[in-house]
Amino acid sequence: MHMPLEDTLGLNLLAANQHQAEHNREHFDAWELLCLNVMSSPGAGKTSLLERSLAALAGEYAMAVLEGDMTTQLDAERLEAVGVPVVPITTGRSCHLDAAMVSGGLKLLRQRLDPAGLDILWVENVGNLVCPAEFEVGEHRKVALLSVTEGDDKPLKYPVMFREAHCVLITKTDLLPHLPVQLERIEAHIRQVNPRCAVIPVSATSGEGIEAWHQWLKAQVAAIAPAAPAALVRA
Ligand SMILES: Nc1nc2c(ncn2[C@@H]2O[C@H](COP(=O)(O)OP(=O)(O)OP(=O)(O)O)[C@@H](O)[C@H]2O)c(=O)[nH]1
Ligand SMILES: [Mg+2]
Repeated sequence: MHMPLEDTLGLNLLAANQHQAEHNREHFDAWELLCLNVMSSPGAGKTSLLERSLAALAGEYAMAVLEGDMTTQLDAERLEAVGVPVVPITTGRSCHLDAAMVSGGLKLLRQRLDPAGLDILWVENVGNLVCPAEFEVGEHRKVALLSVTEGDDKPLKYPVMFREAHCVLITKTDLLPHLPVQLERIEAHIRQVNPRCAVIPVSATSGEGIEAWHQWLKAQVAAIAPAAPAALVRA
């Protein structure tokens, strides 16, 4: 049976990406760091969450960020302001990061620091609810954000990212009193496509749920890199 040419090309692309992603993960494992791929639709609050988490966790963990954006370095500048090393990856026309781009970002990061001294490498993906979920970058955990303003039907309409996620953060919960959506319905729809992931409602503005999110994160660091955090060993 012949497969249509475009299907074959698509499969080859994904296979090549998977190969590079596994290569990236070998590096992450050798460096004993946790790599997180943070994904969401545009504006769901990825950079705002990182601003808050990087500032709160900087004393405990050594961290760096690979920051994916299509055209600007605005998010990279916001996160550099927190005092954490950030490498911008400008994707141009591409609506997602792929493993080769992350590999390129790692080369730039290694010019600035030794990744073996890191505990957590954050990858903020390009804002897009569909494509980033198809392209692994070598991450250990996928974190998907869904803001309450997007409506409760999005996990059902765009299931791939939510199905793949290890943790779904329902963001901007401070806005709930102003919206005709119910947190329970959002949660139920996430559970419908992914019964196993952690689901944590948070607000980067009010701080609600941030402690629960950090507890989840700390458990992942302990599972992936059980040795004492590099930041504490150095201190
Ligand atoms: N009310 C409220 N607004 C928030 C919260 N988190 C983020 N925002 C606002 O939402 C907008 C988008 O936030 P960003 O953090 O830039 O979102 P993002 O997902 O990084 O956006 P892209 O990288 O462009 O996809 C900004 O105006 C933030 O101030 C929150 O918890 N509550
Ligand atoms: Mg952002």
